[in-house]
Amino acid sequence: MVHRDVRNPLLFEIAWEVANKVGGIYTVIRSKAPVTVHEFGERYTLIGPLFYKTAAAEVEPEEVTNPFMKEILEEMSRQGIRWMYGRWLIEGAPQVLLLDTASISSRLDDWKADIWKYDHTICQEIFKFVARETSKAVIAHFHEWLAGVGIPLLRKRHTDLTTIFTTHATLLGRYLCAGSVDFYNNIRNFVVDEEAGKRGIYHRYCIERAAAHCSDVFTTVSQITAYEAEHLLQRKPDGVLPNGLNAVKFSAMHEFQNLHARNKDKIHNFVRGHFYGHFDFDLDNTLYFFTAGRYEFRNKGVDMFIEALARLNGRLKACNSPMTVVAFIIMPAATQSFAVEALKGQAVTKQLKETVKDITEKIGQRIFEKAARYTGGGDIVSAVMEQNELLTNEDRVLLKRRVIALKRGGWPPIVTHNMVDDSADPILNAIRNVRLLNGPDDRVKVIFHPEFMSSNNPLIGLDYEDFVRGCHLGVFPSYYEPWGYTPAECTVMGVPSITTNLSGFGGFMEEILETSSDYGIYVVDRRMKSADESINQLADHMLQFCQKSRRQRINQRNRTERLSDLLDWKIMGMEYVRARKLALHRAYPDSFVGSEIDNYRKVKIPKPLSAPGSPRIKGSGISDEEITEGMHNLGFRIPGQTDDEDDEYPFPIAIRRSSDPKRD
Ligand code: G6P
Ligand code: 1S3
Repeated sequence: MVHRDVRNPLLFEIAWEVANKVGGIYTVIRSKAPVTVHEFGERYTLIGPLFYKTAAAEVEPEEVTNPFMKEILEEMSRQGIRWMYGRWLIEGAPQVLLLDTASISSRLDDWKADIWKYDHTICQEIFKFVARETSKAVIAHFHEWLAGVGIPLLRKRHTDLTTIFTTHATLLGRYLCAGSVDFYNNIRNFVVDEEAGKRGIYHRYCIERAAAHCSDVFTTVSQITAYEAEHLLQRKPDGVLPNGLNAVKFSAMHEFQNLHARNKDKIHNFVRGHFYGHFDFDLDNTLYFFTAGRYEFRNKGVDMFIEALARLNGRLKACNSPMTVVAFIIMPAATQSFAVEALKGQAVTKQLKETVKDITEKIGQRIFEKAARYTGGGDIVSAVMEQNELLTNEDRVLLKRRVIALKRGGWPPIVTHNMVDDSADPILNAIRNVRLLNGPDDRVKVIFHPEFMSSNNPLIGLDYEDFVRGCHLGVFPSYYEPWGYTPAECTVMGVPSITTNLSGFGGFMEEILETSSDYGIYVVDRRMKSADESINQLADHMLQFCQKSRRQRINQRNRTERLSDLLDWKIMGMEYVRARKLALHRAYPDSFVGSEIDNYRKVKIPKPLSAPGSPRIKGSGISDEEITEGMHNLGFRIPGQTDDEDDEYPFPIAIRRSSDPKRD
């Protein structure tokens, strides 16, 4: 029997979204790469599919240096299997192996019994690798069912390695939620095989379940998805690997606040144009709310957002609030073109702005001329101003023409594009139903932008990140959201957001923060409340936000931004470290005799120091020292601590205790 070194293992991470931008898993793997490279260096290799169109931009080919890998890849080439090996062109530059599935098609018949060509190839490659490399332990970490099919195959062959399977959502969960099923209340009662069969996904469902059951360590991305997996895949996950981000740290603390102000100005420009002719609200008292993501009306909670906006509209009117809310919905849908009205609005306001600029310059010039030629006698100001010559007739006519061009018949449009199916669009219909039609009396205006943001866009002209920075509040009242990057991204940019306790992110924040709303993370209860109550809670949060002063908003943004360290992979990645350790323990228990898997006590992050005092510590059972230590562990600056950044990790953040399992 070979004895493998478990202290310096090799790590393969396998996913369909390695160097292949499809969705959220790409973000996970890409953004996590720097910390994994930091830990494993050349012992880390990512494996994904080879698509020639995108691979050239994603990967820099490189000689294979590992002799075992080289041998295997050469053998593959002889068999006609095409691959690309090199460095993924991302931060950390991890080693990456991409496999061309098309080049395997001709051999598919031979392998049918082994199901999937891509995974079969990966499985073969790993199998051969561990047969050659016998000095080190090997960890193979698979993401999602599509890659996970390799796990039962490796298990069937008794391959000497340890496997981790992470599911980022369950197939059946996604399908059930896409319908109008009362998912969470029935989750214990679904006859899973039957439900998968009815939806035509039985084969895929079986692969996912087999991967979950055959892996040494099974994980998901959040507690809520762990609960879902326990019932639908019928294995309780060993742990949760939450998604992190790479938080950008500016050298000046207030820089993100400046960015907010600069980008908000750009949104102001768009709003002036969009509401031309009805631009009767004060931008200084206007707040920008937004929701964004894949167009999943119910799952992303857009239904709830629109209903809550209607209630907010009523409440703002009822209390005579001076505030106006402009709520953006950014979700790509099928469109034909930009709406003429939307383009016209930008054009006419741009013309007005240019005309005013020209006239102002001319006036300046005239004042200068007068003043320069002033030879005394009388008051200089009167001499310049009283001539009534500053604004010529020509200027007056031009200005009048520009202002007349701002007149419009109808109210400002809801949607910025011509929709392919306007009358059947769920978002538009919901907006029509609640009669949020951008009328002059409405305190809540709505803009549906059915395309992702881009700086090349002629309307708003901002990339998504800049747009988010310019907004005041992100609203993501999701029903089905295993993690949900959107509110997490808001947080690292210092933008407060609303999420729900049905989203992985919301649940995570509630678990680690004593009072998440103080940090600008509002969590709507969609678990224990009826839909109507949740909508009211959402409307209440939005109303409270509208009642904040500018000073309070600025303070809240500072606190929100402070959480970004916590969401950084330097901390979030610790759960991956722990999962790998557990996997090694399970596969090679004899190598760990006497050593325990870390078991940390969870410490909640207390109320922010800058928030008004409250009796939060009293009776919490946690001592000041523990809080201080918890904050320190999470990278928070403690009063009295120096400004020096501590770049070291690991930091413990959560508890999970798993007894060492038996290996079959
Ligand atoms: C940032 C800027 C301030 C500006 C403020 C506006 O904090 O640094 O100069 O006054 O944003 O905040 P508001 O919430 O009103 O957009
Ligand atoms: C899934 O992608 P989605 O947007 O289909 O995985 C993401 C990464 O773990 C996660 O953030 C998201 O909630 C899931 O739904």
